[in-house]
Amino acid sequence: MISLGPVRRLVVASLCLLVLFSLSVAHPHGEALAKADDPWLSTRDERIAWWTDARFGMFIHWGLYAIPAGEWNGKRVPGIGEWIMHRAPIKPRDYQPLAQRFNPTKFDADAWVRLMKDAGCRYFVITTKHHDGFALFRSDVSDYDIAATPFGEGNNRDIMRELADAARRHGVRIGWYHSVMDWRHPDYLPRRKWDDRPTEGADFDRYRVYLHAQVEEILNNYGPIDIIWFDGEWEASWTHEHGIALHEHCMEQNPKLLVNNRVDKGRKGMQGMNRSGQFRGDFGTPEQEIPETGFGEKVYWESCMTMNNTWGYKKHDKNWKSTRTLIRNLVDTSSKGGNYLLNVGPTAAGEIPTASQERLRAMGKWLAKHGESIYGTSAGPVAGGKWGRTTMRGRDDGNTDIYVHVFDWPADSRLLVPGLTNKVLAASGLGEGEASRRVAAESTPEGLVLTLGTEPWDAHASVMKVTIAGAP
Ligand code: JFZ
Repeated sequence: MISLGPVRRLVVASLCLLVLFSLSVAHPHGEALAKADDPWLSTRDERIAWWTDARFGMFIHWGLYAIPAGEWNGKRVPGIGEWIMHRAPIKPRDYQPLAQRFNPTKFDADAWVRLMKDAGCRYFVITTKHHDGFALFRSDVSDYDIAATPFGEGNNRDIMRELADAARRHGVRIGWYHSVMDWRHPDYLPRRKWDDRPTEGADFDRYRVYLHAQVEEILNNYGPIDIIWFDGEWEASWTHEHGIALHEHCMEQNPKLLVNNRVDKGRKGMQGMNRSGQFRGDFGTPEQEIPETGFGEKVYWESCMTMNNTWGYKKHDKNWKSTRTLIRNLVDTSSKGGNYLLNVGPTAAGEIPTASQERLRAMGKWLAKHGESIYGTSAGPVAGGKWGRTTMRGRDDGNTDIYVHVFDWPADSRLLVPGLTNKVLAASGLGEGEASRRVAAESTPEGLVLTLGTEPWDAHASVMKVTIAGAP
């Protein structure tokens, strides 16, 4: 230890305080700054509590793009399936007739929601309208909607209605994805460079009226909705002021609503968190990536990811992630205090691909045994490593349950969780039968040392529950 005189000590202490203070002011997520005049920040912890407990949601990208399914004029179109209109490219007048072919006769909202339950998903987010502009709900302000398809014509069928009803029957929370960017609406600007429609008379403010009207429909016509998940906010026509106005509009419909940060202009690319400043939205949205570390308490985020390489269905994309990877991604996000929003892309017939269903059910099986280490936990006390990840939960008696998820089983059966030095009160394996007898745990100056059996008892991630004295 370096010994400091009393004056020096005071100087060092004040410097530390100054650094801490400036860190809290220039917080990378703008919390401290936003508090001043964002009325929704003060109620966010309450509104978002169920969501952080939930940890795992299902993302659903479904729309007209499921019909071409990655092929146009007999040719495979590279890139993500729901972008086919842009990637092929397909002019609005050629794309729009897909609506007359949208007839998902196999669509069964109850089966989809039962799959969510089987998977252990506590909420879902589905595209009500993607960048192609087509509404999967019945809209009074547009003819480019489900009512204009064979599926919805002459009856009252409505994808959002059926899903919302099924979700409520099964106690799953409801999220609507809605794209700000709209490649079809004549008033949306800027136009795609392959779009040859004249821009004279196009009026972005009129588009905003339309956008607000459709948002009002999806937030009002199906009972209370839990999440609205905006996207396509990055074009220059969408401004910070537009974001604030849209956010206010949403909160007027339902003051308990959660809104992602893509409503506003704060997001930094695929990394998904806000740059510093004042931006609306309750949580950050990393896309196709899990951040290296979490962002501390009260900075909320959700990593959205595909199971193969596309969001919207593509018939030739068979590049599925393994169940093990998906489970470990869920563990990884939980260990850093984030949520995992895992995507499925249903077919034009209305079915969730078998490969997705199999993986989801396997995840659900794992969660049925290990859910205690995921749901309602917070970020682990120590950084993970090749060996695995931790999550934790405070106990009523003031002690803490630590969940150690082992990814890389130690050859000598001895696992060190570095840095965790609290006294150990109890240790057992999560799961069935014998597992619970195979764990011994002790605290050492280097950290928590677990003595495990010779083999993992779960093929994806074995979990040890260790109760430590006090807070980590
Ligand atoms: C967006 C959509 O474009 C995509 O189709 C999908 O819905 C996904 C969940 O969200 O994808 C993005 C969003 C932002 C960037 C790139 C892709 N970006 O900022 O680079």
